[in-house]
Amino acid sequence: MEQKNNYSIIVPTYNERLNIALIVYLIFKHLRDVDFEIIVVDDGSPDGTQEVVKQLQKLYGEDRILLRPRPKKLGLGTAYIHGLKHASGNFVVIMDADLSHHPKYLPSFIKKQSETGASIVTGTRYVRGGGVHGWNLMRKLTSRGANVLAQTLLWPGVSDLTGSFRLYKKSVLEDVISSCVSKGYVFQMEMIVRASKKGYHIEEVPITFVDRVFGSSKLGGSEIIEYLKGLSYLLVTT
Ligand SMILES: Nc1nc2c(ncn2[C@@H]2O[C@H](COP(=O)(O)OP(=O)(O)O)[C@@H](O)[C@H]2O)c(=O)[nH]1
Ligand SMILES: *[C@@H]1O[C@H](CO)[C@@H](O)[C@H](O)[C@H]1NC(C)=O
Ligand SMILES: [Mg+2]
Repeated sequence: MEQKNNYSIIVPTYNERLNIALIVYLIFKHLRDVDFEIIVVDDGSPDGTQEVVKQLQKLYGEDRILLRPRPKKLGLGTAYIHGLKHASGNFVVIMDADLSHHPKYLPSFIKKQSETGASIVTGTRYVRGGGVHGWNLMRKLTSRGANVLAQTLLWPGVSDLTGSFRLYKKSVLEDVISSCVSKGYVFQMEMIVRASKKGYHIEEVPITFVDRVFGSSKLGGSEIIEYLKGLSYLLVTT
């Protein structure tokens, strides 16, 4: 008998005490009739995120909410790799904990995958029905500009390169992630560009990205410089 599809949802957290319960609640609310587990990869958040996750485990069960912590903040790319090692589903979803990636979109990712047989379904802000909410004009222009630049140079056939709300066949994620080296925003771009160059079937679904309400962003600093460095690197290596 063919295996029924099931899903491991990897949620990396750093200081997400105020968001994690809500995101878990919303995932359960929107994914009825689907077999899934949520894997929280918390990097020793000082705000007590893990205590909240343990409470959630009591409520939903340790088989549904897996806490796979690491001792300290080691970055997002390796957090996904760590979570992936513990994933038992044949599909993996990667999403942020801060509600910028709303769980209400999960059914559309699953539906798109099953209709098309795609290896990757990626959420996009840059098609009809998608967008961003809560960003000022400067941030919108920067993000849009970065995306257009990368589109032009890399030609990946995907409209949103830096978004990180995605569904992968587990084997495909394992393959693509092992060939990626960059960090931060560039990591998401590298993942999708490499996947595209490897010839994987990628589909998109529109999402609206909402800026976080609780807590603060962990990515910052010289993002634009890092982005341009990453872009040049991808240009010469893919
Ligand atoms: N485990 C882990 N999670 C992280 C780390 N950095 C950020 N995160 C989480 O990754 C997600 C995206 O980070 P965020 O700060 O919201 O980035 P932004 O949305 O691009 O500003 C959130 O769920 C964070 O809690 C890290 O070093 N380790
Ligand atoms: C998915 O199904 C496999 C095979 O039945 C099982 O071993 C695994 O625990 C399931 N994982 C999830 C997340 O449902
Ligand atoms: Mg965020």
